[in-house]
Amino acid sequence: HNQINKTNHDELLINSNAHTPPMGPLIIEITPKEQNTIMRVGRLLAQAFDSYEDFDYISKIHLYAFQFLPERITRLLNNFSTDFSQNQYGAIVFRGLVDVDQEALGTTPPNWQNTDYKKLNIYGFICSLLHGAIPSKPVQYFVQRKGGGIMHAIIPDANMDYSQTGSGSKTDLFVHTEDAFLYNQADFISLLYLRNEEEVPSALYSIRSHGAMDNDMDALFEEIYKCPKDGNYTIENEKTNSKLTSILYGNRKWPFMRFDAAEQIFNEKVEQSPKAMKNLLSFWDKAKNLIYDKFIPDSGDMIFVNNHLCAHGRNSFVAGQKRKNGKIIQCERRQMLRMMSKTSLINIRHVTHINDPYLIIEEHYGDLFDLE
Ligand code: RE
Repeated sequence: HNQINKTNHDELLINSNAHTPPMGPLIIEITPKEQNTIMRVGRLLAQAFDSYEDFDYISKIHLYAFQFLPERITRLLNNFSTDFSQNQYGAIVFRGLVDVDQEALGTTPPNWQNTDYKKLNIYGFICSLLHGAIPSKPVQYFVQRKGGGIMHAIIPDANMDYSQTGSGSKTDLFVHTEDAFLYNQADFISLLYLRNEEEVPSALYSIRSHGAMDNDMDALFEEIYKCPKDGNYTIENEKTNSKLTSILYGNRKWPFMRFDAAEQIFNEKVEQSPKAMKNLLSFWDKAKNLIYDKFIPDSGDMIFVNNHLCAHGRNSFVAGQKRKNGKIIQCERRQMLRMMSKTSLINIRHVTHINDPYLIIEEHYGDLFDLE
Protein backbone atom coordinates (compact mmCIF):
# COMPACT_ATOMS: atom_id res chain seq x y z
CA HIS A 1 0.00 0.00 0.00
CA ASN A 2 0.90 3.67 -0.14
CA GLN A 3 3.66 4.60 2.24
CA ILE A 4 2.69 8.24 1.96
CA ASN A 5 -1.03 8.86 2.01
CA LYS A 6 -2.23 11.81 0.01
CA THR A 7 -4.35 14.22 2.01
CA ASN A 8 -7.80 15.31 0.89
CA HIS A 9 -6.21 18.53 -0.23
CA ASP A 10 -5.56 17.37 -3.80
CA GLU A 11 -9.08 16.13 -4.28
CA LEU A 12 -10.48 19.37 -2.94
CA LEU A 13 -8.45 21.40 -5.41
CA ILE A 14 -9.86 19.36 -8.30
CA ASN A 15 -13.41 19.98 -7.11
CA SER A 16 -12.88 23.67 -6.48
CA ASN A 17 -15.18 24.85 -9.28
CA ALA A 18 -18.37 23.96 -7.51
CA HIS A 19 -17.33 25.62 -4.30
CA THR A 20 -19.44 26.32 -1.27
CA PRO A 21 -17.71 28.09 1.61
CA PRO A 22 -17.02 26.11 4.81
CA MET A 23 -19.65 27.10 7.39
CA GLY A 24 -18.47 25.18 10.43
CA PRO A 25 -15.43 23.48 11.92
CA LEU A 26 -14.13 20.09 10.87
CA ILE A 27 -15.41 17.66 13.50
CA ILE A 28 -13.20 14.67 14.27
CA GLU A 29 -14.38 11.82 16.47
CA ILE A 30 -11.39 10.47 18.36
CA THR A 31 -11.56 6.68 18.52
CA PRO A 32 -11.22 4.89 21.89
CA LYS A 33 -7.90 3.50 20.68
CA GLU A 34 -6.61 6.97 19.80
CA GLN A 35 -7.80 8.38 23.13
CA ASN A 36 -6.02 5.54 24.88
CA THR A 37 -2.77 6.28 23.09
CA ILE A 38 -3.05 9.97 23.89
CA MET A 39 -3.70 9.39 27.60
CA ARG A 40 -0.85 6.88 27.80
CA VAL A 41 1.59 9.29 26.16
CA GLY A 42 0.46 12.05 28.52
CA ARG A 43 1.10 9.84 31.54
CA LEU A 44 4.48 8.67 30.24
CA LEU A 45 5.69 12.21 29.60
CA ALA A 46 4.42 13.35 33.00
CA GLN A 47 6.61 10.63 34.53
CA ALA A 48 9.66 11.45 32.42
CA PHE A 49 9.47 15.23 32.99
CA ASP A 50 8.23 17.19 35.97
CA SER A 51 6.29 19.68 33.96
CA TYR A 52 5.20 20.40 30.40
CA GLU A 53 7.19 23.64 30.76
CA ASP A 54 10.46 21.75 31.32
CA PHE A 55 12.88 23.20 28.77
CA ASP A 56 14.19 19.77 27.71
CA TYR A 57 10.64 18.72 26.98
CA ILE A 58 9.26 21.84 25.36
CA SER A 59 12.23 22.29 23.05
CA LYS A 60 11.65 18.79 21.65
CA ILE A 61 7.86 18.75 21.33
CA HIS A 62 7.90 18.36 17.54
CA LEU A 63 9.97 15.22 17.87
CA TYR A 64 7.69 13.82 20.59
CA ALA A 65 4.53 14.80 18.71
CA PHE A 66 5.54 13.00 15.53
CA GLN A 67 6.81 9.99 17.49
CA PHE A 68 3.94 9.47 19.90
CA LEU A 69 0.66 10.99 18.73
CA PRO A 70 -1.76 8.85 16.70
CA GLU A 71 -0.79 9.33 13.06
CA ARG A 72 -4.23 10.49 11.92
CA ILE A 73 -4.14 13.40 14.37
CA THR A 74 -0.58 14.37 13.49
CA ARG A 75 -1.47 14.40 9.79
CA LEU A 76 -4.56 16.55 10.34
CA LEU A 77 -2.68 19.12 12.40
CA ASN A 78 0.28 19.13 10.05
CA ASN A 79 -2.08 19.90 7.17
CA PHE A 80 -3.86 22.55 9.27
CA SER A 81 -0.65 24.59 9.46
CA THR A 82 -0.20 24.86 5.70
CA ASP A 83 -3.74 24.94 4.32
CA PHE A 84 -5.13 28.48 4.07
CA SER A 85 -7.31 27.60 1.08
CA GLN A 86 -10.94 28.39 0.41
CA ASN A 87 -11.89 25.07 2.04
CA GLN A 88 -10.07 25.68 5.28
CA TYR A 89 -12.50 26.82 7.98
CA GLY A 90 -9.71 27.35 10.48
CA ALA A 91 -11.04 25.28 13.37
CA ILE A 92 -10.99 21.56 14.16
CA VAL A 93 -13.08 19.97 16.89
CA PHE A 94 -11.54 16.84 18.41
CA ARG A 95 -14.36 15.07 20.21
CA GLY A 96 -13.26 12.87 23.10
CA LEU A 97 -9.59 13.75 22.77
CA VAL A 98 -8.92 13.07 26.45
CA ASP A 99 -10.61 11.18 29.23
CA VAL A 100 -11.19 13.50 32.18
CA ASP A 101 -11.40 11.88 35.61
CA GLN A 102 -13.97 14.22 37.17
CA GLU A 103 -13.35 12.98 40.70
CA ALA A 104 -9.59 13.44 40.48
CA LEU A 105 -10.16 16.89 39.03
CA GLY A 106 -12.21 17.80 42.09
CA THR A 107 -14.35 20.86 42.48
CA THR A 108 -13.74 23.81 40.12
CA PRO A 109 -11.73 26.54 41.91
CA PRO A 110 -13.45 29.93 42.47
CA ASN A 111 -11.18 31.60 39.90
CA TRP A 112 -8.08 30.95 37.78
CA GLN A 113 -5.80 32.33 40.49
CA ASN A 114 -6.63 29.27 42.62
CA THR A 115 -5.88 26.67 39.94
CA ASP A 116 -3.85 23.66 41.05
CA TYR A 117 -1.77 23.08 37.93
CA LYS A 118 -0.33 19.85 39.32
CA LYS A 119 -3.74 18.28 38.69
CA LEU A 120 -3.63 19.50 35.11
CA ASN A 121 -0.09 18.40 34.26
CA ILE A 122 -1.09 15.55 31.93
CA TYR A 123 -3.35 17.88 29.92
CA GLY A 124 -0.46 20.32 29.55
CA PHE A 125 1.62 17.58 27.94
CA ILE A 126 -1.20 16.53 25.63
CA CYS A 127 -2.09 20.07 24.51
CA SER A 128 1.55 20.97 23.88
CA LEU A 129 2.01 17.81 21.79
CA LEU A 130 -0.87 18.83 19.53
CA HIS A 131 0.71 22.26 19.01
CA GLY A 132 3.99 20.45 18.42
CA ALA A 133 2.40 18.48 15.57
CA ILE A 134 1.51 21.69 13.67
CA PRO A 135 4.55 22.30 14.22
CA SER A 136 4.15 25.31 16.49
CA LYS A 137 5.71 26.45 19.79
CA PRO A 138 3.61 27.03 22.90
CA VAL A 139 4.13 30.60 24.11
CA GLN A 140 2.85 32.82 26.90
CA TYR A 141 1.88 36.46 26.77
CA PHE A 142 2.85 38.90 29.49
CA VAL A 143 -0.28 40.90 28.64
CA GLN A 144 -2.38 37.94 29.85
CA ARG A 145 -1.81 37.11 33.54
CA LYS A 146 1.78 38.46 33.31
CA GLY A 147 2.59 35.22 31.50
CA GLY A 148 1.13 32.80 33.99
CA GLY A 149 2.46 29.70 32.23
CA ILE A 150 1.92 28.28 28.75
CA MET A 151 -1.44 26.81 29.70
CA HIS A 152 -4.19 28.88 31.31
CA ALA A 153 -7.18 27.53 33.19
CA ILE A 154 -10.26 29.45 32.07
CA ILE A 155 -12.77 29.52 34.89
CA PRO A 156 -15.84 31.70 35.46
CA ASP A 157 -15.15 34.14 38.30
CA ALA A 158 -18.16 35.47 40.23
CA ASN A 159 -16.40 38.83 40.61
CA MET A 160 -15.90 39.25 36.86
CA ASP A 161 -19.05 37.68 35.51
CA TYR A 162 -19.97 40.64 33.27
CA SER A 163 -16.49 41.10 31.74
CA GLN A 164 -15.47 40.38 28.13
CA THR A 165 -12.71 38.04 29.34
CA GLY A 166 -12.28 34.34 29.97
CA SER A 167 -13.45 34.94 33.54
CA GLY A 168 -16.83 36.29 32.41
CA SER A 169 -20.06 34.33 32.09
CA LYS A 170 -23.20 36.45 32.26
CA THR A 171 -22.74 38.26 28.97
CA ASP A 172 -22.13 36.78 25.53
CA LEU A 173 -18.41 36.70 24.79
CA PHE A 174 -18.41 38.22 21.31
CA VAL A 175 -16.43 36.46 18.62
CA HIS A 176 -12.84 37.65 18.47
CA THR A 177 -9.47 36.52 17.26
CA GLU A 178 -7.23 36.24 20.31
CA ASP A 179 -5.27 39.38 21.22
CA ALA A 180 -6.42 41.42 18.24
CA PHE A 181 -4.56 44.35 19.85
CA LEU A 182 -1.16 42.73 19.22
CA TYR A 183 0.85 42.41 16.01
CA ASN A 184 2.28 39.12 17.31
CA GLN A 185 -0.93 37.44 18.42
CA ALA A 186 -1.12 33.65 18.71
CA ASP A 187 -1.02 31.65 15.47
CA PHE A 188 -2.83 28.66 16.96
CA ILE A 189 -5.02 28.20 20.03
CA SER A 190 -6.26 25.04 21.69
CA LEU A 191 -9.28 25.07 23.98
CA LEU A 192 -9.60 21.86 25.99
CA TYR A 193 -12.86 21.46 27.90
CA LEU A 194 -12.52 19.65 31.22
CA ARG A 195 -16.14 20.28 32.07
CA ASN A 196 -19.03 22.16 30.54
CA GLU A 197 -21.98 20.88 32.52
CA GLU A 198 -23.81 24.17 31.93
CA GLU A 199 -23.81 23.10 28.26
CA VAL A 200 -22.56 26.44 26.98
CA PRO A 201 -22.26 26.46 23.18
CA SER A 202 -18.97 27.68 21.72
CA ALA A 203 -19.14 30.27 18.96
CA LEU A 204 -16.84 30.18 15.96
CA TYR A 205 -16.64 32.54 13.02
CA SER A 206 -14.37 31.99 10.03
CA ILE A 207 -13.42 34.57 7.42
CA ARG A 208 -13.63 31.68 4.91
CA SER A 209 -17.41 31.43 5.45
CA HIS A 210 -17.74 34.60 3.31
CA GLY A 211 -16.15 32.84 0.33
CA ALA A 212 -13.69 34.84 -1.79
CA MET A 213 -13.26 38.50 -0.90
CA ASP A 214 -14.99 40.91 -3.24
CA ASN A 215 -14.56 44.70 -3.62
CA ASP A 216 -16.94 45.24 -0.72
CA MET A 217 -14.22 43.95 1.60
CA ASP A 218 -11.40 46.16 0.23
CA ALA A 219 -11.98 48.72 2.97
CA LEU A 220 -11.07 46.11 5.59
CA PHE A 221 -7.51 45.91 4.24
CA GLU A 222 -6.98 49.61 5.01
CA GLU A 223 -4.98 50.35 8.17
CA ILE A 224 -7.59 52.60 9.74
CA TYR A 225 -8.98 50.51 12.61
CA LYS A 226 -8.31 50.79 16.32
CA CYS A 227 -8.33 47.97 18.81
CA PRO A 228 -7.97 48.68 22.52
CA LYS A 229 -6.41 46.15 24.85
CA ASP A 230 -8.89 43.59 26.15
CA GLY A 231 -11.40 43.87 28.99
CA ASN A 232 -8.72 43.21 31.62
CA TYR A 233 -7.39 46.72 30.97
CA THR A 234 -8.72 50.22 30.85
CA ILE A 235 -7.66 52.49 28.00
CA GLU A 236 -5.01 54.52 29.73
CA ASN A 237 -3.28 56.69 27.22
CA GLU A 238 -3.96 58.32 23.90
CA LYS A 239 -0.71 57.09 22.33
CA THR A 240 -1.43 53.37 22.50
CA ASN A 241 -5.10 53.91 21.73
CA SER A 242 -4.34 55.70 18.47
CA LYS A 243 -2.46 52.86 16.69
CA LEU A 244 -4.28 51.72 13.56
CA THR A 245 -4.33 48.34 11.80
CA SER A 246 -6.30 46.54 9.13
CA ILE A 247 -8.93 43.88 9.84
CA LEU A 248 -7.85 41.73 6.89
CA TYR A 249 -4.27 40.99 5.81
CA GLY A 250 -2.28 38.48 3.83
CA ASN A 251 -3.78 37.31 0.54
CA ARG A 252 -6.34 39.73 -0.96
CA LYS A 253 -8.73 37.01 -2.10
CA TRP A 254 -8.28 34.52 0.75
CA PRO A 255 -7.08 36.71 3.60
CA PHE A 256 -6.31 36.36 7.29
CA MET A 257 -8.26 38.29 9.91
CA ARG A 258 -7.63 40.28 13.10
CA PHE A 259 -10.96 41.20 14.63
CA ASP A 260 -12.63 41.70 17.99
CA ALA A 261 -16.31 42.60 17.79
CA ALA A 262 -16.64 43.66 21.45
CA GLU A 263 -13.56 45.88 21.56
CA GLN A 264 -13.61 47.31 18.04
CA ILE A 265 -17.34 47.90 17.61
CA PHE A 266 -19.17 47.75 20.93
CA ASN A 267 -16.60 49.30 23.26
CA GLU A 268 -17.89 52.89 23.45
CA LYS A 269 -14.44 54.15 24.47
CA VAL A 270 -12.75 52.90 21.29
CA GLU A 271 -13.47 56.06 19.21
CA GLN A 272 -13.10 54.64 15.71
CA SER A 273 -13.21 57.25 12.96
CA PRO A 274 -16.67 57.58 11.36
CA LYS A 275 -15.38 55.89 8.21
CA ALA A 276 -13.81 52.99 10.16
CA MET A 277 -16.96 52.50 12.24
CA LYS A 278 -19.16 52.52 9.14
CA ASN A 279 -16.98 49.81 7.54
CA LEU A 280 -16.93 47.76 10.73
CA LEU A 281 -20.71 47.89 11.08
CA SER A 282 -21.35 46.77 7.52
CA PHE A 283 -18.77 43.99 7.98
CA TRP A 284 -20.45 42.89 11.24
CA ASP A 285 -23.83 42.90 9.46
CA LYS A 286 -22.55 40.08 7.25
CA ALA A 287 -20.25 38.40 9.76
CA LYS A 288 -22.83 37.94 12.52
CA ASN A 289 -24.94 35.75 10.23
CA LEU A 290 -21.99 33.46 9.63
CA ILE A 291 -21.32 32.63 13.28
CA TYR A 292 -21.43 28.91 14.01
CA ASP A 293 -22.74 28.08 17.49
CA LYS A 294 -24.09 24.56 17.19
CA PHE A 295 -21.27 22.88 19.04
CA ILE A 296 -21.61 22.30 22.77
CA PRO A 297 -18.27 21.03 24.09
CA ASP A 298 -18.40 17.99 26.31
CA SER A 299 -15.79 16.99 28.88
CA GLY A 300 -12.65 15.88 27.01
CA ASP A 301 -13.38 17.77 23.78
CA MET A 302 -10.90 20.16 22.24
CA ILE A 303 -11.34 23.01 19.77
CA PHE A 304 -8.14 23.74 17.86
CA VAL A 305 -8.14 27.11 16.08
CA ASN A 306 -6.03 28.89 13.49
CA ASN A 307 -6.18 32.37 15.06
CA HIS A 308 -5.64 34.07 11.68
CA LEU A 309 -8.64 32.44 10.03
CA CYS A 310 -11.20 31.83 12.70
CA ALA A 311 -12.56 33.86 15.63
CA HIS A 312 -14.04 32.33 18.77
CA GLY A 313 -16.45 33.26 21.54
CA ARG A 314 -19.32 31.79 23.55
CA ASN A 315 -22.86 32.42 24.66
CA SER A 316 -23.69 33.81 28.09
CA PHE A 317 -24.41 31.36 30.89
CA VAL A 318 -25.01 31.01 34.60
CA ALA A 319 -21.95 29.34 36.12
CA GLY A 320 -22.69 26.30 38.27
CA GLN A 321 -26.26 25.77 37.08
CA LYS A 322 -27.62 23.30 34.60
CA ARG A 323 -31.03 22.28 33.38
CA LYS A 324 -32.24 18.74 33.97
CA ASN A 325 -35.76 17.54 33.18
CA GLY A 326 -36.93 21.14 33.00
CA LYS A 327 -35.51 21.96 36.43
CA ILE A 328 -32.47 24.09 37.21
CA ILE A 329 -30.01 22.28 39.44
CA GLN A 330 -26.51 22.93 40.79
CA CYS A 331 -23.47 21.56 38.92
CA GLU A 332 -19.70 21.87 38.88
CA ARG A 333 -18.68 25.13 37.24
CA ARG A 334 -17.18 25.22 33.77
CA GLN A 335 -13.45 24.67 33.32
CA MET A 336 -11.41 24.98 30.15
CA LEU A 337 -7.68 24.96 29.37
CA ARG A 338 -6.23 27.32 26.80
CA MET A 339 -2.84 27.06 25.14
CA MET A 340 -1.46 29.37 22.47
CA SER A 341 1.44 28.94 20.10
CA LYS A 342 3.60 30.64 17.47
CA THR A 343 5.04 28.79 14.49
CA SER A 344 8.35 30.66 14.75
CA LEU A 345 10.25 31.94 17.77
CA ILE A 346 12.64 33.69 15.40
CA ASN A 347 10.06 36.02 13.88
CA ILE A 348 8.89 37.20 17.32
CA ARG A 349 12.30 37.64 18.94
CA HIS A 350 11.98 41.46 18.90
CA VAL A 351 8.96 41.15 21.24
CA THR A 352 10.09 38.28 23.51
CA HIS A 353 11.77 38.48 26.88
CA ILE A 354 15.57 38.70 26.79
CA ASN A 355 15.92 35.46 28.82
CA ASP A 356 12.82 33.66 27.58
CA PRO A 357 12.08 33.40 23.85
CA TYR A 358 8.70 31.80 24.69
CA LEU A 359 7.46 34.86 26.64
CA ILE A 360 5.94 37.60 24.49
CA ILE A 361 6.12 41.04 26.11
CA GLU A 362 4.26 43.05 23.47
CA GLU A 363 1.73 45.27 25.22
CA HIS A 364 -0.16 46.95 22.39
CA TYR A 365 0.65 47.03 18.67
CA GLY A 366 4.43 46.86 18.84
CA ASP A 367 4.83 48.65 22.19
CA LEU A 368 6.62 46.49 24.73
CA PHE A 369 6.23 46.15 28.48
CA ASP A 370 9.19 47.62 30.31
CA LEU A 371 10.26 44.71 32.51
CA GLU A 372 13.73 45.97 33.45
RE1 RE B 1 -10.50 34.36 23.61
